[in-house]
Amino acid sequence: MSVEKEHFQQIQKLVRWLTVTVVVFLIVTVVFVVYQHTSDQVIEPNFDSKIIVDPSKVQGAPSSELGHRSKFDSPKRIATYATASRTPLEDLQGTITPSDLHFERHHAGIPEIDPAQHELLIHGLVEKPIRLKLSDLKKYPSVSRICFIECSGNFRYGKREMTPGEVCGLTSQSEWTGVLLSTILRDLGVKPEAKWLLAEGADGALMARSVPLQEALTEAIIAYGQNGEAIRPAQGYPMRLVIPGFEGNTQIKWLRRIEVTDEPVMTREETSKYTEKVKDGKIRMMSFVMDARSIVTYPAYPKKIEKGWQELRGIAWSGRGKVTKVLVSVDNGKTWQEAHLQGPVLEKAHTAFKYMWNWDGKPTRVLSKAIDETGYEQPTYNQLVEARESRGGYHFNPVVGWDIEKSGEVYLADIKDI
Ligand SMILES: Nc1nc2c(c(=O)[nH]1)N[C@H]1C(S)=C(S)[C@@H](COP(=O)(O)O)O[C@H]1N2
Ligand SMILES: [Mo]
Repeated sequence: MSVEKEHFQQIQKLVRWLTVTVVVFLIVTVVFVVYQHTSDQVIEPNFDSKIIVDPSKVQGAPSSELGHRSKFDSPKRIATYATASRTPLEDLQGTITPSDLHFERHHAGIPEIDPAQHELLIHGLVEKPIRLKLSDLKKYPSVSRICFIECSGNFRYGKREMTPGEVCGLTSQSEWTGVLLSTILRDLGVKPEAKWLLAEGADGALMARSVPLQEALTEAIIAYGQNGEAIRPAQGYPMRLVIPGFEGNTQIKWLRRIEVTDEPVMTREETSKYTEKVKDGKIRMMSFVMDARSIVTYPAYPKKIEKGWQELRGIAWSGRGKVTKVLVSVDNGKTWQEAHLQGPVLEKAHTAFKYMWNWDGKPTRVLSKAIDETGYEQPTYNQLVEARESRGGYHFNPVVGWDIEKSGEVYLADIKDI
C-alpha cells in the first residue's frame, strides 16, 4: 500500500468518526430539547421559590362598557326570604354599601316600572297639585346626601353561629341624589292647616305611611339617584322617598303619590304593623327615628383570629344625628375604651370605627356601644326588655358582641348576659 493510500484511508476514518460524533451529538441535543419541551417538569430559578405569574408581562383584558368585581371577590347579600335580603356588613370596606349589596325589604316584590309610564302625584293641602314624571323631577335643583336606611325590624339573634349581616344587615348606606321635598312643596304652596303627609308606593303592597310635615320638610328627598347611578329597581326605581334617620318603612319606594294632610292617615303600616310594645301594656306608634347602634364587624363569626395585634372594626350609626363616641370593651364589659372614628363623621350615617387591640390568646368577649350627639347611649338587651316588656320587635338595638375562644374562633355572644 502506498503512503498516499494509507494516508487517505486514515483521513476517511477520521471523517467517519467525526460524522458519527456530530450525528450522535445532534440526536442527543434534539432528544434533550424535545424532552425539555414535552415533559411537565417545572423550570425553576436556582433559588427555592415558585415562578410567580407576572401580570406585568402579559396583555390584560380589554376595556368594556360595564365593570365587574374581581372573580376572586364575591360578596353576596344574605337572601333567605323572598321579601327581604341583608347586607353582608362583614364584607364591606368603608361606609358606602355597593348598590347591588343594599339590603332589600319589599312587601309585594319588586315592580318593574318604566319611567315613561310613571307619575308622582302631589296633592291634598297644596295650592297647586302636580303630576311629575322623572324628567320633570330632574328639572328641580338637586341635592346629594350620604345616609343610612335601616329597617325598624333590624335585629335577629338566637344562635352563636351568626354573622354581623345576619344579626343586623337590614341597614345600608348610599349617596342619594334627588330633590328636597321642601323645594317642590315651596313651589306648590302648602296650605296653613297642613301638618302631615302620606306617601304611597306603586308596588303591589301599596305601602303607605304618614310622616309629620315639619320633619319631612327639613330633610326628606325624593331621590332618583343612588351611588352615582339611577336607583336600583329593588331600592325604588325610578323614585323613592329618603328621610334620613327615619325607619325604613317611611321611605316609600316606587313613590307614586304624596298627599299633604292635616292629620296622620293611620294606615295599616302604622297601626297594626310597625308599632312596638312598651311598659304597662302600652303600644308605641309612629316611632320614626332610628336609635343609635353599633356592631363590631371584625373580628366576628365566622372568622378565626390569631394571637397578637388586631384592628377591631365596626360601624355605628344614629338616626338622631352624628355618632359622637363608640366605646369598645375587650374584657367582657369590665372596662371600656374609646374607638377611633373614621372621619368625616356624617349625620345619620354609618360611621366606621376602629380600635387596635393586642389579643393575648385568652378567651374573651368583645363589645361595642354607640353614643350619639344627643347623648343617647345604646342600651343593653336587658335594659330594652325591661323598657319594652318584650324580647324583640321593632326598634330593638341592643349592644351585641363576640366571644373569642382560645382557638381564635369567634361566636355571637349570648345577648342575655351582656
Ligand atoms: N312601596 C314600598 N316602599 C317600601 C317598602 C315596600 O314594601 N313598598 N318597604 C319599606 C321597608 S319596610 C323598608 S325597611 C325599606 C327598605 O328599603 P330598601 O329595600 O331600599 O333597603 O323600604 C320601605 N319602602
Ligand atoms: Mo322595614
